[in-house]
Amino acid sequence: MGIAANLDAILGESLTIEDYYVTDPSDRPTVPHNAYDDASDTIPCLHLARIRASSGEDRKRMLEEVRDAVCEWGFFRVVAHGVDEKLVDDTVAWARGIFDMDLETKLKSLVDDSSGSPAGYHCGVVKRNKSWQESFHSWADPSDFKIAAEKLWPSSEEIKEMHYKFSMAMEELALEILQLLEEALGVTSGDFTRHWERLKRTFVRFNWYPPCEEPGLVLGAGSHTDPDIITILLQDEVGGLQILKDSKWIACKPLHGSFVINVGDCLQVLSNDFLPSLQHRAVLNKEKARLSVATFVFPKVDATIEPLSDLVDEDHPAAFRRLVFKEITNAAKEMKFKGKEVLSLFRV
Ligand SMILES: O=C(O)CCC(=O)C(=O)O
Ligand SMILES: [Fe+2]
Repeated sequence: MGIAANLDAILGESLTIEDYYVTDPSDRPTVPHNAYDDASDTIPCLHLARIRASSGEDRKRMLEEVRDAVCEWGFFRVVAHGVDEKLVDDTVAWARGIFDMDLETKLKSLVDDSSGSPAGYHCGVVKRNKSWQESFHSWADPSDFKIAAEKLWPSSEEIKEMHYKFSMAMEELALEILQLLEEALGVTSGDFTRHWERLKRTFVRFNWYPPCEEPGLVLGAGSHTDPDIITILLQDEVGGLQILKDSKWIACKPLHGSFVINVGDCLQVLSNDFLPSLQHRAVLNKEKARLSVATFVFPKVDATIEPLSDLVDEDHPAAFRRLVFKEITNAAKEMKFKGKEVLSLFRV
């Protein structure tokens, strides 16, 4: 069963599948959730343990490969990352449990514009954003998570502890990857994380996509770029993430034990266009619900974002003007997160 039937009572009106249709035919999914092809296999995959252990010429060569792959793709997977497997499994099992709860319970933590904090349950139907999706959000900051947790698991310290540990693990991984990208690009003049306040500016979002009878007409998450610095995505084995590269949608095949990493809009600006923030979307299928967990690393809202001087020279003049991070999020909101090139507004 989809989301709509459950919500009729709350919204006081009957929703049909047509309410979710992506009206613009050019936005509709053309590639099924599991249509993997050669391009799917070429999405780069970094073996972090090998990179960590490398030195000298070997490391130099590996970093050149990292640079070329990430500059071309902006999306890649990491394996042998060392994130505690049990922590990941427990977090995934707990997240599945959130969406399994009955609707009345989930709605206790429904977030609306007046909630003040994003912590809690969100639903595409309630937001009327044409996303066949339920989600649960929180800043990594335990004081934010507590806001949602107290409504759904008032006495469970264990859940709060797990969310905190998972967020910390994602932060460690994000930091390592950003430092690796700095090294690969030869950045010494500044850093990609200067404006990131750990825990307070890391945002964890659990996405749940119920099966849908019209996966060719409805989307789980519409095409968008992530406005942040970098995103770490954990997807289950069902498949549905698609990436727009060179005007072609490529299905990102789930790879057990991996994380998908993508460059966000801020990193594209900081890297002076060397690292691309690609559009992506989540498509649906008729049979299986799908879970993904996205961890976003955001700068502070008033952080100044501009191309780092190491990456600007005569051949590569600054591609973007200096901007304040909230300009990106405001522009994305205005474009209704439709994935139209937000960054084009800031090009010089
Ligand atoms: O669920 C997915 O595969 C993608 C989710 C996503 O892009 C997001 O939450 O920003
Ligand atoms: Fe995204």
